[in-house]
Amino acid sequence: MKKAMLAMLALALGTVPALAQDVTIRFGYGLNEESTQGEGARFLAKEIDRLSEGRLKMDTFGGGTLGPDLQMQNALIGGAQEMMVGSTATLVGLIPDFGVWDVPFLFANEKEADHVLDGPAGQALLETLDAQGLVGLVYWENGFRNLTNSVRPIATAEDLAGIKLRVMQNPVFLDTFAATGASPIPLAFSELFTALEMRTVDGQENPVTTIQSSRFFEVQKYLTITNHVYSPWIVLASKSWWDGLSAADQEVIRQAAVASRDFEREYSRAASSKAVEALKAEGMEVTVMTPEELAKVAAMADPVISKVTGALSPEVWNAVQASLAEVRTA
Ligand code: TF8
Repeated sequence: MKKAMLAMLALALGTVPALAQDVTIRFGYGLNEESTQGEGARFLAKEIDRLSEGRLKMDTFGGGTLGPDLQMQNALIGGAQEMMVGSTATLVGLIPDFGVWDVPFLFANEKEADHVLDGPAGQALLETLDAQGLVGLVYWENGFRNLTNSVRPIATAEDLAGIKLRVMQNPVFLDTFAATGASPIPLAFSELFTALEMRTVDGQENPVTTIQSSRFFEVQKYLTITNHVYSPWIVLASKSWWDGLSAADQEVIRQAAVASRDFEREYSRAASSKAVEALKAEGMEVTVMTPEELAKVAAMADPVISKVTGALSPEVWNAVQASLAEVRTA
């Protein structure tokens, strides 16, 4: 009785938050806090706070403290976690069409990636997540992937032979690198540093920004610039949680996500342009694979690429091709 009266009084005075207020969002990511993921996450948290005037609060958890990408994905689907950013590559088990972003040499530059990812092709793929219990908000940039290893400088396609290479947990990466003669080993990112350190694997491939922030230079001597595939990241929300939000809160998060996308890409590109020099300064030996050698790698991977693209939904592949044609003639 007393309690109820107090509550009514507080409500009348406006001192008690209304029902839809004070939402706390747990946002997880796999890289450490110094990474471009960390920068993007902090930006997103601030933007959500600003746009919601403090009504929505986002706590960020870096370094895989909420689990590796696959585990977080499942937590989102089950409603045990609200949001995350991670690789699109780990979504392939759920929605095979996401494998389109893992097709080697799909994009020639960032402009092509932005155009296709933010255009109808990329957006249509985001919408397919709804049926799987996820909401796909925006794509961030991980970047063009390059190769590191601790065995030898890799300058030619043949140099890949026998290198035990950690790849993402995804059949496209596995098959592509198997076709080049390397020995691909799928492993969660969270286990990668130790695997490199213990020499369970010889090498890995990731954008230079990620190689730098994850301090792979401490355990990898050789860096080869290959830019063999562009990896986007994807900002995801739990659908069961999202559906319980007001339309206004959903709109705030959508707007903040778009702002974070633009910020993170710009940040990533600035960081990327300085990363190779920084990695050299840390003692890495850098080799740039020539276009001729890259063409040989692409030729080795060609049967895999045909198999992968052939298995995609034709609408997805055609939409990507149409969008690419658009940006290439623009
Ligand atoms: C990889 C990816 C990672 C992402 C990240 C942890 O190699 O490039 O950067 O999975 O979200 O696993």
